[in-house]
Amino acid sequence: MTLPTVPDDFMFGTATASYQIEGAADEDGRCLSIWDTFSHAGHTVNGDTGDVATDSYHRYKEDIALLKDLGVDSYRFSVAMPRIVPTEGGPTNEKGLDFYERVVDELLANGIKPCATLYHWDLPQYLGDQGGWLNRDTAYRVADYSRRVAERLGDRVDTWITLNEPWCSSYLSYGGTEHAPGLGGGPAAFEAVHHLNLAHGLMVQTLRDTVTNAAAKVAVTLNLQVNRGDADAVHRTDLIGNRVFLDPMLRGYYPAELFAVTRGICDWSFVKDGDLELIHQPIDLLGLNYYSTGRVAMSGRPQFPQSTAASTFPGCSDIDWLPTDGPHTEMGWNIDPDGLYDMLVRVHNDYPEYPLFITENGMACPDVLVEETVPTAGEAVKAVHDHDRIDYLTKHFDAARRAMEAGVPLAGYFVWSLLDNFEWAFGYTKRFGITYVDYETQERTPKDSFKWYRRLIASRELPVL
Ligand code: GCO
Repeated sequence: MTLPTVPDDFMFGTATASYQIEGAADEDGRCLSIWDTFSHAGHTVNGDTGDVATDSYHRYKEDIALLKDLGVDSYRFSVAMPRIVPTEGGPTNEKGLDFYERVVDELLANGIKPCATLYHWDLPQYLGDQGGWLNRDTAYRVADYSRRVAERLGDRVDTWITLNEPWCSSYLSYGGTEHAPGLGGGPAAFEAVHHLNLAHGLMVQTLRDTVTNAAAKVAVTLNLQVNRGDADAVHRTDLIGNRVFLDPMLRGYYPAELFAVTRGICDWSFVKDGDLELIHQPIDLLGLNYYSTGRVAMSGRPQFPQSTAASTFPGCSDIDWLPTDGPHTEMGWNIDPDGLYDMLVRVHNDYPEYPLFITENGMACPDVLVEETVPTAGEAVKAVHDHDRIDYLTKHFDAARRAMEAGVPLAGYFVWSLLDNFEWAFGYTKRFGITYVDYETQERTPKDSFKWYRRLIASRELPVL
């Protein structure tokens, strides 16, 4: 493949998620989600919540005007189940669907392809009350909700993403305490993993049955562990963090070794006959989120007996997480563009029949809004000179280009995020946007990275470093 110019159908985009941007938490019939409960219980920095967020429920036209100005091919947003099925087993809340229909139609009117994620973590609290993802029935309820969305929007959405980062909505949420519901159940997280996998399969089936746009694509978004260091430790985290999703979804099995290394803490009896056939549904694209790499080593502690204590990575209690080499972002995550290259090449080598797309990549920076006078115009303008973010994105787009040259079929690249927004447990303290949001006034100011990305999209050329 001759690069840097990308194919005509390559999708440049940006991504957001409902709870992180919408606000309007109690409007038009929305019910509580597990993230409302978690954030209101004080589990986030400063007690921040998504009650208002970037107010995109009301400002979606302004946001889409930004996308138009940016020149993206596609916009990845998520649909909030609490707006669509606010009561258990109850009727569809048409007002909720009306909102997403307005968003989709506004995107299409501006020549932007809608890419809709169906589950980006805001599970209705009534499902949380029944165990959330520890309850098998949740998979069926989420598939039923997906059908309701696809019935209304299935003629217009370009790309459907079933789940966003099931690693986070299982391990961080049920194994550890970082994300809602913060159960801290250690190995209980494996049950959540399986039910999320099941939900994915059921959602793909539902979408295939319901969507009428013959050109629509169905995908899932995973955040894979890209770890460096001791080979045994890397192998184990790959098994428990990556292949636990990739193999059932793309191959129809759980690796036998997974059962061996989780011996004593999980018997996997929640995997029922027929589940793996359900999970293994054909998808058109595999979405990957990438930010950084980790460094791991075997600790010298014995693997067995394993701990059943709260832990984000059950089955890895004999693994140490070591400090990574800098530089690091504002999140403390290391900057390692080669990790993106390595991940893309590895996934392509192991699962070669799936086109890939990067559904998130970006950087949190300590952005400062400045007011300055432009000599030519003579008037004061607001700006954010986020050169570190431009540098980060340049290096990662370059890594993606190298992967494409090495033969990886990469269909698109979505920058996280269009806007600064609610960064989960970190609340509003971390800014990932290419657009600055003043949370007092909700004023949006495109950062220098926005202008940089606009030029890149217009040229359709990836950087060559
Ligand atoms: C995730 C989510 C996003 C985050 C982003 C930055 O990866 O955690 O998909 O919602 O905001 O990744 O952490």
